Amino acid sequence: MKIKYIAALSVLALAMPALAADLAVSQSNQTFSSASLSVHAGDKVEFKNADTVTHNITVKGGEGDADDLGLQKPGTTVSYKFDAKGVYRIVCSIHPRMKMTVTAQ
Ligand SMILES: [Cu+2]
Repeated sequence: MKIKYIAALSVLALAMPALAADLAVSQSNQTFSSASLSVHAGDKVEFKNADTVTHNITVKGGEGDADDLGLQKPGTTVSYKFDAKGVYRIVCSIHPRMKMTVTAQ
């Protein structure tokens, strides 16, 4: 019984890097690479700045609360964990045209 449990954990650990790669969004030409993304509650999404300018991602939740991820220089990556189920609006506070939504379910 215990051995089966450990085997299951190993499979889970092997599967994780592939999952993480799927949850990556890049910012290029002042545009998010996806307009919308569906994730599971608790998933972490990586946002890479592949642009030549600084961005500043802000995550807005359903109740008007916002998380400012701070200034993000070109070539850097920030990540955000979507803990609660819901629809989040992702914007860049420097470039108002940059928008996307993340749905956590
Ligand atoms: Cu920006």
